[in-house]
Amino acid sequence: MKPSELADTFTKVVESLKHIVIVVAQIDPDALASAFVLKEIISKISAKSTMTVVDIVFGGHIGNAQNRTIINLFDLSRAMIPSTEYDFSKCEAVALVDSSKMKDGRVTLPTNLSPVIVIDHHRDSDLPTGGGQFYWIDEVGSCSTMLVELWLALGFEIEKLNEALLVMLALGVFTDTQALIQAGERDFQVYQSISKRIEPRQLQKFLSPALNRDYFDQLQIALQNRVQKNGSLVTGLGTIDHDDGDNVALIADLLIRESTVSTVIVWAIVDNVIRIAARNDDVSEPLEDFLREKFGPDSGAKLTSHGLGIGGARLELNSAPWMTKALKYGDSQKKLEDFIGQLVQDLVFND
Ligand SMILES: [Mn+2]
Repeated sequence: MKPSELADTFTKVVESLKHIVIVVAQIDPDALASAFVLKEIISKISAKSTMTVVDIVFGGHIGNAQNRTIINLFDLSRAMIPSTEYDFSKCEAVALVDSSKMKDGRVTLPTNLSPVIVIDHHRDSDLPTGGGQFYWIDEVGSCSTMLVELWLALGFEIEKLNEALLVMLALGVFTDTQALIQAGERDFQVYQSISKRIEPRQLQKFLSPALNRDYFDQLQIALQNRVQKNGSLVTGLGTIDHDDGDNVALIADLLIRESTVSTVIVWAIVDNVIRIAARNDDVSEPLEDFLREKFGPDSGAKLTSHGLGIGGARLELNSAPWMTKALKYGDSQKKLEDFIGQLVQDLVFND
């Protein structure tokens, strides 16, 4: 789309809205930046007419130390609602950023709500096309790139983005393009225009965030418990605290880097739920399909622009049909964990 076309279509869609919810299927720096810049854009446009209410909801988990650092430092948590706690009936429209799938295991959207705004750089959309909407799916390195392009197309200046948004956008482009290695012309242009307006040291604390002691203890357990068959690696952390929940994803991020591993499944029991983090760098097997087949509908994944599948699943311990069987073993937590470890291995290793 040409900038003028982008601006016109977008403005038309926004002007008619009273209450929209921006849905982030899975939090990462790119998705966070995109959601908060989109909110800013909608608020700026609607201020002239309707004063649209804009909510941001998210699916999945915060994910890792980097996401948590961004959320804490910029105090974003009050402005983001977990999708499971959000009352979708009060809004009339949905916007999707950094994802273009309606059927995503991590966020269940009411069927009567179809997205009116979709901005994404992934190629796995399942959206129907229709009139009166703003669907923009483009092959660039990051969704943040597109949000900055939209910002400029609407006639706003880069200087008008506040510092938090600038830092978030820079991180969005930087992380989604693998430190700019996968960046295209448009990503570079956007990165340059925003990064010269922020302190380089500002980015540093996000790029190598502090890791807590529990992370290393759990990493040790993960390394001890790992079982590998061909390229698939499965490991479990046992039962961990709610506050350590993100370590499941963090450890999966590390293990996928091993050269003989192409799929990683890390599980842990967190708050009576089996939380599963999955990573896959073998593009021939879509991670989403794999997770759905193995762990059911409460799974989801996305493919990053550099070919890494990132996803997860959750299995409620209380409602699982096999739980009665598990409980026979489960007079001790250790036995339950052993059972789950075996179950996850069976699911992953057997067809
Ligand atoms: Mn992205």
